[in-house]
Amino acid sequence: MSAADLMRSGHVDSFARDNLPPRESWPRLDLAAAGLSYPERLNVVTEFVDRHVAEGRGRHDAVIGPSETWSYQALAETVNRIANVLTRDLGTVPGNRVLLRAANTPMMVATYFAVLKAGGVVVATMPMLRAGEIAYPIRKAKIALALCDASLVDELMAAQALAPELSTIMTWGDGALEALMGKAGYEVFEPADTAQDDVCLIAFTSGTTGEPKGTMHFQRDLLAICDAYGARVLKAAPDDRFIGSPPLAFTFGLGGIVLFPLRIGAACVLPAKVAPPDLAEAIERYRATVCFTAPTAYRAMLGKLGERDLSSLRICVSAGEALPKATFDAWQEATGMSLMDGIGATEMLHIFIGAPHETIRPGSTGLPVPGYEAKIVDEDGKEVPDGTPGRLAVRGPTGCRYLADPRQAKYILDGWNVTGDTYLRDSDGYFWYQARSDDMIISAGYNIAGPEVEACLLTHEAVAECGVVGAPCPERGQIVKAYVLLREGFSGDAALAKALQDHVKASIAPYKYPRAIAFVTTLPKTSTGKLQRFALRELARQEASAS
Ligand code: 3UK
Repeated sequence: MSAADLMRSGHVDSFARDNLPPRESWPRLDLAAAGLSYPERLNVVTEFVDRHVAEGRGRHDAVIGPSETWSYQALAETVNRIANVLTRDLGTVPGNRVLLRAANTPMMVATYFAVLKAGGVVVATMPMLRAGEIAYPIRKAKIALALCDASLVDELMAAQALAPELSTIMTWGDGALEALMGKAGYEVFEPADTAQDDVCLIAFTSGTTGEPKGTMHFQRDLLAICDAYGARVLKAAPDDRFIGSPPLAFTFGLGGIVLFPLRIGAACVLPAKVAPPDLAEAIERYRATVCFTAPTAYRAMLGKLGERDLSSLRICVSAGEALPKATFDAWQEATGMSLMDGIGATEMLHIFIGAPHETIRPGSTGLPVPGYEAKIVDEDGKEVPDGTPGRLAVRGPTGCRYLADPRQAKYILDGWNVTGDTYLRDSDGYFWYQARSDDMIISAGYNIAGPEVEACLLTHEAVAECGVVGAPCPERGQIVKAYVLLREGFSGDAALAKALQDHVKASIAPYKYPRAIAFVTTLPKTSTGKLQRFALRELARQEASAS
């Protein structure tokens, strides 16, 4: 296929389109096969915001923050005012990338939609990123303008010194953006006439190894995740109130906290703090009904159930990392609710395997989201029989398109997205997570999935969190080594190490037991909250060479 297959772009600045991967290295994207169709000209803000006002839902809550609640009408007007500032005062034209830096706040949501409405391309950054980490996307995506919460501007200014591409920083919270937003006539804004396949979002991966990759997503992709996963698996309703912890710069948070609710006219709750104890408190305070967070946060909230009333919750989605069956069971026992596991990826925009409540199988990630297909392949890309672990390959309406990155060729195999995860499919079609493919431990010829050992350790009362990796060993190649963070009241001594080893041997195949156990007080995490197994592997390597 040639560039002519792309629809007529609404972009004036063609950077994003010019830097899409060559068409032959795209995944297959088949909307018709997924049962989805969108108009050729599409600006998604019409769907997420303005349509609700036009259809009479303008007074319904859209965004609920710590000190303000915006109806759809109020959100629409705020978005219009910012979009006017972008185009009339800051010179933004369709296709320009705009960097956003803020915590999950109502203004973050409004600036996000304002950039989209003006036809811009959003590059959102995590609040905790430091100057060097912010400079990278600025340079890679050639970003000239940033909108930033004034309380987070220092690090952005330090990034600007490293990335001279960034010429303008506009802040809010200090009155700068607000002063421009107040201008007469700014309350209405005509959406930019973008094509459904114009890029509107470049999401950078957290870069567990190597440099972060910019994943490019189209206008229509933002709707596709809502109309596939949202409508067919999640099945929330307009009176739901969504809440969660992932930052909006992480597409897990973008979809789960903002896009899914706004697609159906529901409300999103954005509390000031979302660490697990605060999240539990906010769920109670706002009577939130749908929660998106990581397995670790559900485990941490389990400890708060005595103090907090979480009975408003009716849908709890877990993603980002494997959900151990022990966590599923403990949550169900304590709340009566089934956690909905789902695997997503920045490259795929959101969740592509999961199961609706009725068909959940504890311990399994679930079934391909209707509209997506998934299979397990071997090293050569050949499908393996059910029950055999192999590489997960998926395709559907969304997929991987890296911004100018040779690693595109590694992620795509014959039009399928290869996520880097080892999975197996059972004879009923359910997908069972084994490990990140590069996290498989090979010890004395056995293939051992670190997460399986972690899941087992987590069923022991002493274990709060853990990470299991391969440590170099002259005899066995690698041995299984567990880094364990204990619950309060337990002490990490030889007797407990032995008890944990025995626990594993008694629960799963004994050759998987951790021959080495180290008790730690923290575990290394990425900015999206994932365990950094490569950092533990490096630690294990150092410890092995020191001993
Ligand atoms: C891992 C899981 C087992 C897996 C994400 C939901 O996590 C997201 O995106 P990332 O790009 O990471 C992708 C990788 O994370 N993973 C995610 N979910 C699960 N492993 N079980 C799971 N349920 O290795 C995957 O390849 O940071 C998750 C929605 C949007 C996202 N971007």
